[in-house]
Amino acid sequence: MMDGSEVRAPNDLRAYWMPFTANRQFKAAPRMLVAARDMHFTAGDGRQILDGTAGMWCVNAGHGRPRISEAIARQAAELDYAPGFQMGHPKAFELANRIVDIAPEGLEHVFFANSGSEAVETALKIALAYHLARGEGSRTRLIGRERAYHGVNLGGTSVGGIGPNRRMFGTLLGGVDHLPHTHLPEQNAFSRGVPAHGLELAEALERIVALHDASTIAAVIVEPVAGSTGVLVPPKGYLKRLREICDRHGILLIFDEVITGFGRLGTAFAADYFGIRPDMITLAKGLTNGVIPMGAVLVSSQIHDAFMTGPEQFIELFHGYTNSGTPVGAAAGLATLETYAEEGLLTRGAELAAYWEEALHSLRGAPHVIDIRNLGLMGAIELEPIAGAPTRRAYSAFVKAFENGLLIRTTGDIIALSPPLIVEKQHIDELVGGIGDVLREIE
Ligand code: PXG
Repeated sequence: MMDGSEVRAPNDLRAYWMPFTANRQFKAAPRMLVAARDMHFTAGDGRQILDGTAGMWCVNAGHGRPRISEAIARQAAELDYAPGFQMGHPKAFELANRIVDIAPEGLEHVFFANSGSEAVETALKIALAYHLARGEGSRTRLIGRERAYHGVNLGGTSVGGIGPNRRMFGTLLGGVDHLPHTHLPEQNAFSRGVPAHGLELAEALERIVALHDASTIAAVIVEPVAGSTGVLVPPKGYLKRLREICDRHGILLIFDEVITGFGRLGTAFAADYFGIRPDMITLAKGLTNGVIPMGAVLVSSQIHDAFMTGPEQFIELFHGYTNSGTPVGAAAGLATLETYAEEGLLTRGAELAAYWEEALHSLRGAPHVIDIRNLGLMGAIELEPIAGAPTRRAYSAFVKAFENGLLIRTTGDIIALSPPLIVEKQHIDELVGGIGDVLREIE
């Protein structure tokens, strides 16, 4: 029987070099997960753990959804693999159509990848190739933002803005510049939803244009709400302003919605929430409920059509992956989108957002709390760092929370939260109450 017992007590942890993990610390005191259902994981010692983070911002429909796992099993049995270059299979086309159905108007084409990181690389490459195809090949600069996370490949790392993610890896891509981040704790601490101050930070894009000239700039990429760095909600009017400046200068605007896509803000995409149409949207995570690795780029017709001009026997874009649009991923994506639609999960966040906000902000005044931020079903609780030991306090909170049966994410000294969209009010109470207890227990 495959009951998971064979992974409950791994006898040697050395071979697996774990990602974004303090490997030696972890292996000295491992935290194992062995099963999951709906809002809960089962830990290696049998305890139930409330998932406050939808895995890593991805399990939007909750864990162990039979419709998704059965679709995957059926697909693997029927057509396990199909080449994706110069060949097709029906479900990849169908999934692209279903994504376009829920996408903001004008975003009508989908390029598949296998992760958010690959979606980002794909979008950046499409931006460069698009300008070249239109005879503006001098537009090669890419603009990211401080504190941004766009995955871990070299392009995404280059436009990314989290220092530790960059500094081990040399000079990265040339021709990249960064907008300032939008975190203004003096003015905006404890804002509920969109903060009032900071619109003027978008003007930094005009300064970058003045410095490099618009004719050298291909695209700006931003997370509509920065997730990984600890939930930085954009100031009121900020994204609209970025859109206006991009339009004025012929610069493409890419929204990286790997986290905000598929209902996190109570709308299908953050582009809908903010009422802004970017030229491309990168997706992953919630696309398959996190179950099968899959990423995608939603592309405007304007961009797509610019490639469809040469002789028909020519490959229009020299880009793609062995598993772009792979059958099992497509089946998982279709089953996931059906689940979201049937259960109203893409808009459920809108119904719960006020309750979520109220619950999170009830922690104002709890020990160590210096800021609380929220939007849709995203939230962050920022802690005062221990003097001389940044990150230690939040890490203690993470370990203590896990001991107490809660999964939270921490980044720096920030607790980041993003429950599955099936979350009920009682889970929110349990999560927030539990974090309050943790904050009182740690140093
Ligand atoms: N863009 C954004 C906005 C992301 O948040 C990626 C790209 C990369 O996706 P892949 O699938 O290549 O990992 C991400 C991923 C966290 C956390 O806890 C965040 C991510 C991944 C893992 C952990 O903050 N974001």
